[in-house]
Amino acid sequence: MAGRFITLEGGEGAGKTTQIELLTAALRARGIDVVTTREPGGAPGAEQIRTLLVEGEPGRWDAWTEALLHTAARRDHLRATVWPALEAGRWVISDRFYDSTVAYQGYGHGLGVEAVERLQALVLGDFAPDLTFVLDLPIDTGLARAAGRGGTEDRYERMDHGFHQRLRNGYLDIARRHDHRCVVIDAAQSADAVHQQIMSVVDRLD
Ligand code: T5A
Repeated sequence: MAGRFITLEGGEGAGKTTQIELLTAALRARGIDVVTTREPGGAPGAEQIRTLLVEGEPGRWDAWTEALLHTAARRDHLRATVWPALEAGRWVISDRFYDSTVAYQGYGHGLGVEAVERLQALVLGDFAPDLTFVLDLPIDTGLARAAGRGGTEDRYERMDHGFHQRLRNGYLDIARRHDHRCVVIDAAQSADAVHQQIMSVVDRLD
C-alpha cells in the first residue's frame, strides 16, 4: 500500500496531539504501518531548532528569522523522517506542517501569505500533504486548554490576543484556498466526536 501524509493543524490547544493518538491507534488496528511525528521537530536536528522556537520571550525573533528557523527545521524533518517513511510505504501523521508557517508567520506575524508560500515552495518544491485537518475552536477555549499543559514551551501561547485572532482567521482562509486537501473540524466538540469526524474523512482516502 502506498504511503500517505496526513497533517493536523490549528491554533494553541486545539487538540492535535489528542487526535493524533486516537487516529494512530485506529489506523494501527487496521494493520496500517504509521509513523507519528511533529513540527517544529520530528528529527534530531529539527528538535534542536525547536528549542530555539518554543521557549523564551515572545519577541526573541523577528518574523522572518522565525519563518526561516521553522523552514530549516522542516527541511531536516522531511529529509530525515518523512520522505524515508513515505518511500517505505508507511503512513506519516504530523502534528503541524507548512500550513503552520503560513498561519503563524504569514497571518499571525504579518509576513503575508504569498511571501511565506514562496519560501515553502523554494525549500520543499511541490511536496504537500495528502490530507490536512484544521482543528478550529474559539481562541480562549484553546488557550485555556493549552495552559493546562504546563511546561516551558509556551512562547506562542504568550503572544497577544490579536495574534491568535489573525491565526484563527488565517487557518480558515488556508482551508478555503486549499479545499482539495484541507478539512475544517469543529474542535470545541468532545475528543471522541472530533475523532469520529476525522475517521469519516480518512475512510474516504483512496
Ligand atoms: N509554530 C509551529 C509556528 O509558529 N510556525 C510553524 O511553522 C510551526 C510548525 C509549536 C509552536 O510552534 C508554532 C506553533 C506552536 O505554538 P507545540 O508545543 O507543538 O508548539 O504547540 P501546539 O502545537 O499548540 O500543541 P498543544 O499541546 O498546545 O496543543 P494540541 O496538541 O493541539 O492539543 P492537545 O491535544 O495537547 O490538547 C491540549 C489539552 O486539551 C485537552 C487535552 O487533554 C490537553 O489537556 N483536550 C480537550 N479537552 C476538551 N475537549 C477536547 N476535544 C479536547 N482535546 C484535547
